[in-house]
Amino acid sequence: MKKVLIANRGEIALRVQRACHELGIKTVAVYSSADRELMHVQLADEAVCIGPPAPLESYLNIPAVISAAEITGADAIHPGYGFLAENANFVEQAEKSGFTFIGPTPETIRTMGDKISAIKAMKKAEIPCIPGSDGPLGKNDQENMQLAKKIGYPIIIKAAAGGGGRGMRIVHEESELLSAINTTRMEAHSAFKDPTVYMEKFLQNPRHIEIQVVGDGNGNAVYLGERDCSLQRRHQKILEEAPAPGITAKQRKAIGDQCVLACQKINYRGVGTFEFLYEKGEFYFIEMNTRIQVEHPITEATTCLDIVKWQILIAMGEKISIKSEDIEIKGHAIECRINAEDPDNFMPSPGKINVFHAPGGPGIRVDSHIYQSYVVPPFYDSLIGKIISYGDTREIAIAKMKNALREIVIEGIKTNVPLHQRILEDTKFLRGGVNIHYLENFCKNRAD
Ligand code: MV4
Repeated sequence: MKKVLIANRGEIALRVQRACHELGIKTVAVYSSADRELMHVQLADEAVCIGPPAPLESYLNIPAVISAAEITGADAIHPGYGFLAENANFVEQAEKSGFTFIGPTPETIRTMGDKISAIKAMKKAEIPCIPGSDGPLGKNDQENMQLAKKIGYPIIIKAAAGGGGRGMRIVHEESELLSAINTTRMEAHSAFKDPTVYMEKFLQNPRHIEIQVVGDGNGNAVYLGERDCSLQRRHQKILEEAPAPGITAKQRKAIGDQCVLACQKINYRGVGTFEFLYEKGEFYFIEMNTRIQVEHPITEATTCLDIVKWQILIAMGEKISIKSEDIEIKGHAIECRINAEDPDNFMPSPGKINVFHAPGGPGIRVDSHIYQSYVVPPFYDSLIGKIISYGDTREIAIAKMKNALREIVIEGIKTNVPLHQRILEDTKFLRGGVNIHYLENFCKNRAD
């Protein structure tokens, strides 16, 4: 592998480019006409404009991305996260055109993209799942009512093609059930062109804990510990930490080993994340992500591994020769996602960064593509960077993060830095182990 096309933008494109260059691999940046000034575009060995600002016409435009790989003679394509990263059709077309896709097989991506088939595969591999319909809901109202009664209210109706919080509806009592099923079906049909829905028991106060894995597609896999991603608002993660507060080494090994067995069972190739809800000491599988994730750096900190380099090496055919037991999980890492948004009302705040000063010091990592005088375009996600703090203990990681948030200077646009500063002073957060509803309540209660 001599040349990799990076089919993404922003901080993750820069992150992938750094890994490629460290490995002596040349890079091709593809960019929309709004992204000419991106840092990785300037630093790439080659750069190709693939279309106008609208994502559908550039970063999601499969023929444009594959043509750019062809004209530059790239060997492989790294999709980053979002955009085409979990698009099985894109992977098929890229592979048919002779490119190595840095990620799982299209079959794996397709299985995990359909939440029903993902759960089915995981149940078969003995991963704990939430009590539910074990498949799509049929048209028989009586049967659906009986099923919900048996599972016990509250239940949740989810779209098979949904995920990440899209296409779901909570049902508290029987009188709401049939209309909820119909509405979720119709929404799923229009949003995903797939009306298939399924039912699960609704867990009221879970935490969101995910397990990072890597497989080589040859039956070898390891887990790299867990991340606690419970601090989210409207399904957008804001702050993540590793390890998850209160999870014991014994619990970690038990669920980690189960994830590794599941990877072996499906012969998983690439990096991936098993998402679980965690409630009353039990893990329940909800989804599997088949991509590199935004929050991967906290796992890199606690394992001393480079997950993006692993992605590339595995795509090159390298075998995993170590066992999970060989990977030491050490210290504590926290990631604060820095968004270009108003900290009070969460409205996007694109525009010119007049002043930028990055934080630093031991145990601080900054993954960001921004620089002084960079203009944040209004067309894309508001994530402009991530601060990752790492120390021996959670308290030290928090203290380092507080320093970093005081040091960082971003002028010209609004950011959520003040929100992070308030979270890091909050008693409940400092105690550790808050659930998925914490941040929404924290934001709501601000006034009083
Ligand atoms: C759930 C749930 C409670 N019970 N499923 C939201 C995103 C998607 N990945 C699954 N989600 C949920 N599924 C059952 N059976 C609660 C959520 C949920 C959630 C999950 C993880 C992180 C944040 C969340 C916020 C609201 C709801």
